[in-house]
Amino acid sequence: MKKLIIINGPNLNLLGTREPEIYGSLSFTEFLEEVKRKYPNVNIDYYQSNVEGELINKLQEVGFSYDGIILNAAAYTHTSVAIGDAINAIKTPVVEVHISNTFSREEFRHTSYISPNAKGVILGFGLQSYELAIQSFL
Ligand code: CA2
Repeated sequence: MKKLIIINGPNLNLLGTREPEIYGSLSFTEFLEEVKRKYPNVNIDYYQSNVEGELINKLQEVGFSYDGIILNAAAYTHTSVAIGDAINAIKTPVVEVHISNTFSREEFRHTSYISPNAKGVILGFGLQSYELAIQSFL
């Protein structure tokens, strides 16, 4: 069985509560239950943190044994050299995802410290971006 993990960065624990016009109205836990039901033959773990160092600890923890990491580093995407370095340092391939199309938003969201070290990037398809990332590993 393939072992994947979805790692979400800061504020993504608030999904479904605010800004539904950008991020949708489903909570991530509801979405995850649905996806797990749809892919019963894939082991899908989930981790969310608002703390940069904790995200790095998790990447290092799973980065040598999992088959794939699906990472939405949220705002750290645009700021964190350290998360970019962590992706470079691990063996498991990382697919970067975003719910919104970051290129149709503010200029500061157009840069990513994740993309250069990612296997691929999927963005702009709402929560479906995560499902497409899962499919990319299957
Ligand atoms: O589109 C994405 O997935 C983002 O990674 C989301 C980040 C944003 O900083 C990135 O530029 C693009 C923000 C996540 C904030 O999530 C919220 C969820 C509900 C309510 C408010 C914010």
